[in-house]
Amino acid sequence: MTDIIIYTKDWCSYCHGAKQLLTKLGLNFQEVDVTHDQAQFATMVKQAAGRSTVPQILIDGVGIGGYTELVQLVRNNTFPVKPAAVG
Ligand SMILES: N[C@@H](CCC(=O)N[C@@H](CS)C(=O)NCC(=O)O)C(=O)O
Repeated sequence: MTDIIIYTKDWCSYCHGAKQLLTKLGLNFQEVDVTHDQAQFATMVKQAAGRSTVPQILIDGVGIGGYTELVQLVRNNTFPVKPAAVG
């Protein structure tokens, strides 16, 4: 099974957009809200190769970027996960 994690902040419109798109694709994901959590935010930055904007999306621990990158991958039909593979 594939693990999708999305780091978010509660006021972030890109985060809402990314979650909406993942849901529309039928993909389950774990949301980690870092709005008030500096420790989790630091973990996010580390896992996302230094990127500090939200959202950050990780697939099996590998950062794919944020909303813009997600949209691009979906448009190109190169998003690496199909709904059936996500647990
Ligand atoms: N291109 C990025 C833009 C993300 C972005 O600008 N996110 C804002 C919040 S909606 C952010 O993190 N700003 C920097 C900050 O708050 O420190 C994406 O598509 O994910």
